[in-house]
Amino acid sequence: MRILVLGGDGYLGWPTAMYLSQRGHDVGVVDNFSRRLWDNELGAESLVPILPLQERVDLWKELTGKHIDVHIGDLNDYTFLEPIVRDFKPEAIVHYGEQRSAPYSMIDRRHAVFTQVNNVAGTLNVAYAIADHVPDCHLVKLGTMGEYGTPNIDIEEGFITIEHKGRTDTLPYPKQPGSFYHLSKVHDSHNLMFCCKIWGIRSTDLNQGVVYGVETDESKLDERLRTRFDYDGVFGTVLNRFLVQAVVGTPLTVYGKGGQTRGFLDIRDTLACVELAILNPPKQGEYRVFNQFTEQFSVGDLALAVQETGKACGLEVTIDNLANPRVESEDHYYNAINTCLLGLGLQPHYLSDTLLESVIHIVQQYSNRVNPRLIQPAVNWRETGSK
Ligand code: NAD
Ligand code: USQ
Repeated sequence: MRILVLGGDGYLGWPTAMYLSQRGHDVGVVDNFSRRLWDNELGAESLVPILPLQERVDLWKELTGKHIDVHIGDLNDYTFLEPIVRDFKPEAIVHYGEQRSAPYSMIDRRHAVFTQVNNVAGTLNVAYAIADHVPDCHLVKLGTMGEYGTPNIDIEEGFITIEHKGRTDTLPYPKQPGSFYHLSKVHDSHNLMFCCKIWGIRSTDLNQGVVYGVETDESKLDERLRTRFDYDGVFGTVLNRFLVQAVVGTPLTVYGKGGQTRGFLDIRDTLACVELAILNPPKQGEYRVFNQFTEQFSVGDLALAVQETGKACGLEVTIDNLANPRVESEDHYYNAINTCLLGLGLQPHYLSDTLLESVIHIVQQYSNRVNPRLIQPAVNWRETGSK
């Protein structure tokens, strides 16, 4: 299939582009390198050194003989996006190209506004380009489990059937997101559901949990193909951060009581889920939602797992319960349904000591690149950042 990967220079976009290319799809990537710019803004850097995108693509061709198209530009610029969609004629578009950090969106008013404009307007442009030029194209849009928040009932996959005053309807599942970033994903979902209804295009929201890990089958071909790996207090996600903290010997930064429970998945499963969604498209006009995670853990449990594996690797790992910089429940019910992707054949890589050990070994390889200044959380939800 002809597949465009938006955000193809990012943590998930680059491995996805390689994965789909390796499976014989004709792949094009789009990115404006804003992620690299936000690193500069924060004085941060990926732990794993990353080559410029064009060099990665050349190396991929040299090693596999497979070509990946590269388009550099902003999804918010319709004069850039429209001709790409018109000329490449994708049968599927995988949309990763957004500002994806909750803390970044909570820095101050400017970052909140930027996040919502970048994400919501960019996605709307993608929907218009599809409707105008490739109405059969399937949009596979990365959403987030964080759209739902932590309700005191089971989390269904996108929709819930409600009985109210004797009548019944199936409605979008209530959304209680926990940051301006997570809210941008909710706004995207509403827009896409509406676009499917009015234009008859088709879209899958992959409401993904927190991703961990770095190595994929494709990056094993050559270390220079490895994707970025963030550990800083703004873009680093929790398990990846804990693994870096364990290696450099700083206490694991559990926010608050650590009872926050989320869905998690291995980076290799992200790639498999995306391909499963592409190969099993919805009907024209259908908007559907898959919950994309394989296991649920509390942050405190993850810290204990890292401590345990660290011990087996000869690391002394301590745990700190920091005052929580976020506003979120630290002790709550959490049970999310994730049967759609399993039903399509997903074979999960569950979290194991072996996986944790293998990431620890990769982190150890680059441990001289860790900047201790970046480890502590730097953004407080309770402050507007304007003072
Ligand atoms: P990332 O920041 O590493 O990659 C996103 C890429 O999109 C970057 O390369 C960035 O330069 C590009 N981009 C952003 N705005 C753009 C624009 N306007 N025009 C063109 N390119 C743009 O993020 P990631 O971790 O790879 O996440 C990818 C997607 O998956 C995001 O939408 C995120 O919300 C979602 N997601 C990620 C995780 C996770 O744990 N990493 C979990 C759930 C959902
Ligand atoms: N946390 C800690 N210590 C840390 C970092 C985080 O206790 O050092 C806690 C947070 O308070 C939160 C949980 O761990 O309760 C998850 O935080 P995170 O930074 O790993 O993940 P989050 O902010 O939710 O965002 C990440 C991705 C985002 C994606 C989301 C999926 O950056 O793009 O949408 O995971 S989900 O969590 O399901 O919404």
